[in-house]
Amino acid sequence: MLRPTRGCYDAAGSSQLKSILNYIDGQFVRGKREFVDVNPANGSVIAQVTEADQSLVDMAVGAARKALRCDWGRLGVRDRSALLHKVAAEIEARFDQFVAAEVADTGKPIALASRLDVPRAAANFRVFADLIKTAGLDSFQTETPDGKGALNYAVRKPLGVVGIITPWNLPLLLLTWKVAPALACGNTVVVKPSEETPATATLLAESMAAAGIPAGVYNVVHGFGPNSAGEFLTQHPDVNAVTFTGESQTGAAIMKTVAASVKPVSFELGGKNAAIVFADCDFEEAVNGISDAAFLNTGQVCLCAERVYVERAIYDKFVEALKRKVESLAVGSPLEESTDLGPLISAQHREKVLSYYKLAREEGATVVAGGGVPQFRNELDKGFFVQPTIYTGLAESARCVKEEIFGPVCHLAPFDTEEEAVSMANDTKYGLAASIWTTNLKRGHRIAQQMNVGISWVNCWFLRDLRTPFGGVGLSGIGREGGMHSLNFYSELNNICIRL
Ligand code: NAD
Ligand code: 6OD
Repeated sequence: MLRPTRGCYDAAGSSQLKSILNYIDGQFVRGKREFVDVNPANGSVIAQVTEADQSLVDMAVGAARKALRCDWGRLGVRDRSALLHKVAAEIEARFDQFVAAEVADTGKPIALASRLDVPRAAANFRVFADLIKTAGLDSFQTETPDGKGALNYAVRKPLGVVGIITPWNLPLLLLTWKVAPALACGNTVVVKPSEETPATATLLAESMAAAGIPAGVYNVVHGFGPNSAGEFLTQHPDVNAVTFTGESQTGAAIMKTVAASVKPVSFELGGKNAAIVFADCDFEEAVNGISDAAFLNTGQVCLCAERVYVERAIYDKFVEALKRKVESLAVGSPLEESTDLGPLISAQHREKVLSYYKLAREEGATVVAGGGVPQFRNELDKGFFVQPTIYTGLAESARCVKEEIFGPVCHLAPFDTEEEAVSMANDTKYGLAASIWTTNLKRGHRIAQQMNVGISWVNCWFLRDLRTPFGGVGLSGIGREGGMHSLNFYSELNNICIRL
């Protein structure tokens, strides 16, 4: 039996989450075990999170299946679209609450959550609410050997219950990026947000209910990966498809789990992205652009540039300018409007990033900026901060140049020719993103087309029309989402052929 409670946050409706609950069939539900949600800026406990065991995951999947057969499954596209617009409006109406919850969970600067994470969550719903209304499908009239003909046309049907598993770096943005198209296509979902950042997925449940999304359409289960809610969800026989964002290794583990039941998967995984800066770039724009690309969200964006190749003619000047820029970045409290970098997500992740800082020195790097832990002499010293860091001098074969660090760190190396730059940039098992900085647009196109990645930017970074494809090559993922690519992943297409 479900044991409903009054809501996912305290009765005063403040953004101070005390208890974060699962959301199943339109009700907030406690589990038997709890884990803590920690504020990475000062190590304090924000909330107790209730973990979903196998039986709660079963209930969530059951509720999602029931909703598919009943209320949600019977809605037409126009009504679904209208409801998704209402969800966007509900997110906007609770903007400050979403921002506060995201900042407390992730430690990201309030300015960033307000500019990027929460507006993008609303935009994700609006884009797919609009797109589903106009999304056409293939139709061909074909001549047959007997001179008559046949008409082929495809219809879109939901996949069913979609399991959605997301990471901690852009929690609400990445969750809604998958929830919105899945619902637009008529599916129901069970989401498992990262154990590090459970708050905004749970708040979203309140927005869903307020918007009038029927019970069982959006369900949230909390917990970890192996032997917890993540694995229970991916191995569930009644889950029809799994969409995942996270580490490449985790993607590989999930792939094994889903292989037994041959579920469709969409994987957005890790990256070790390159930036190529040509001598003819707009110098200031490139310095600022690389600073964003390497350090935004404390380097915890899968698209961040951890490898920066700079044409030799401007290399020394560029290293010096980026050093000055990085040393001017404000590292500190996420609640200050002027903060550029907050902490890393957890003590464990800080250990990992610091182990790479140490390894870089052992591998022969020159530390141009940072390389350690900042001191604040206040409660922030209990947080999980590191200094934004620039290295030079590593061999291309060094582990720090090959492995994803996922922190505020980049390595700069010079190049002499276009061919050399392209070859170094492509020398990776990952293939998520690249950025190219040049005022020669012909060259921009030429290099962008040679990058073995899912997205190449010229003179910009992390900019994209949401209707265009997003995904990675190699260890960076399987499949593409975005626009029609999302709609096609979250649908079964039934091709109908009529003899005329
Ligand atoms: P992670 O892989 O450790 O965890 C992601 C999610 O998977 C979490 O919810 C976790 O609980 C769950 N999980 C872990 N093991 C599981 C298992 N065996 N079965 C089912 N679920 C499991 O990733 P993270 O540390 O949260 O996020 C950082 C990583 O995500 C980085 O590698 C980053 O590059 C990547 N990422 C990629 C993209 C992209 O779009 N390509 C976007 C954001 C983050
Ligand atoms: O912009 C997006 O839609 C997207 N999926 C971004 C991923 C960022 C990774 O951290």
